[in-house]
Amino acid sequence: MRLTQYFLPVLKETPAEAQIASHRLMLRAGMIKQASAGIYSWLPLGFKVLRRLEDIVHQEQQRAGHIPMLMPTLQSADLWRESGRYDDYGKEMLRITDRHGRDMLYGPTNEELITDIFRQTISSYKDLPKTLYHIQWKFRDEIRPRFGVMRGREFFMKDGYSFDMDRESAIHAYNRHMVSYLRTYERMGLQAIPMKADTGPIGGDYSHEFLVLAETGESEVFYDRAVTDLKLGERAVNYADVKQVAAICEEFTTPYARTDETHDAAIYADVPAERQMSARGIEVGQIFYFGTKYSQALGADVVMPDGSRVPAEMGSHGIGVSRLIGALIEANHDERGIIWPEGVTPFHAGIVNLKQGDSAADAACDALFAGLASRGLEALYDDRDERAGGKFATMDLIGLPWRITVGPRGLAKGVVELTSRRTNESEELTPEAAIDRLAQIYAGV
Ligand code: 5CA
Repeated sequence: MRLTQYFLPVLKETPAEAQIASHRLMLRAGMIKQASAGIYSWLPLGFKVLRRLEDIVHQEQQRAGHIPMLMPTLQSADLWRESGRYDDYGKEMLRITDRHGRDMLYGPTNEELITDIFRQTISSYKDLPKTLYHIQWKFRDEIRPRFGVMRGREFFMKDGYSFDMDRESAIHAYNRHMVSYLRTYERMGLQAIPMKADTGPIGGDYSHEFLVLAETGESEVFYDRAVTDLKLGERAVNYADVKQVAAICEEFTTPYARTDETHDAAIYADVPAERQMSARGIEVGQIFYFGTKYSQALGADVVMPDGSRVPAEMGSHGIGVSRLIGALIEANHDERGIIWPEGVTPFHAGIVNLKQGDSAADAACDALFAGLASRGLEALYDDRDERAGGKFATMDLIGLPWRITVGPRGLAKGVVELTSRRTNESEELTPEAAIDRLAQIYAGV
């Protein structure tokens, strides 16, 4: 993409309404624009990152055997009356009446809708297990939307629903989600720690939240420092292997890690003092096993091998996809702007032309752009007629992990400069070597 042809409305001034770095930087980098309180338009750069995260979530869910679909944002109130949540949900639910006077709502979550689909289509244990998921906009009329996309009213969420014939199989679905989430966050360059959690309006008694440690996080957390040393890494996971998946969950949930809602000072006291940590965290996902809460209320039964009918065992599993962008920026920024991890960057590299209009510099930039594209890498080429300082400041703000700087002086020696946004270190390379280097870096992502 050439910057002169793109839409990147960066702001020079720091917006006064933004209290935390990620909100400030998303506004300044032209990623989002507020439409009304807690509701945002996703401008091209923000939309690109949102799509990258969505892709990773899809890939990892499908790797775990979960099936993608799409449910609507608007739901009928009747289903929620059946589950009993229409009244319970309170003012967080946005209620709408259609022209026929029917009660509708903008879905805050989808347990009822998916259970309705299940009860109309599946009746035998032979069709189980099944996990269906979608990535769709949700609406919760939060009393205090704040911190930009971090606590929005409209937000983008992956929600998956597991259906199993018995508890054992449902726990495996829960564990599969935990492991697939660990991999998802690691691919995004984030460490998200599973912590024992409260279940709130979703219900059930078995739940973990995934927290990214950050000073600006809304949750208070207590943990054993040992948990931060754990990594899924490159190990091969067979999601059908019940024992392997359970062992990974055991490994990640054995060290103490809880939010203030479930914190237990007596158990925490057993953690060696030098490893006791308290901090703040951003909740980027939550998984629940709630058994038959919804299947019983809505009559979603399974016919078992012996002919008996039992309500399906269910769980629901969410990832806050739009919130993750805020969490990523909280964890990856400096005073100059965002620093995207390679796994989620909106463009793989920036190209800065130091002398726009100089025929050798222009030709070298065009060749670099095409060469990167031929290796599957997308560059943002700053082809504006602007001073170098302004171009560097824009690149630093939007946070592309790699920048290639092209100028007549370097070209006379046959080189361009490759700079890491994270370390600020630069290296002079031939254009071909710079392309090779980037191809190598991204091959490992
Ligand atoms: N049905 C279950 C699991 S699918 C559910 O709704 N879980 S949840 O309430 O925990 O939401 C899932 C994730 O969505 C949260 O972990 C959080 O990352 C994200 N989320 C929740 N509320 C908001 C909000 N107001 N703004 C942005 N993200 C949110």
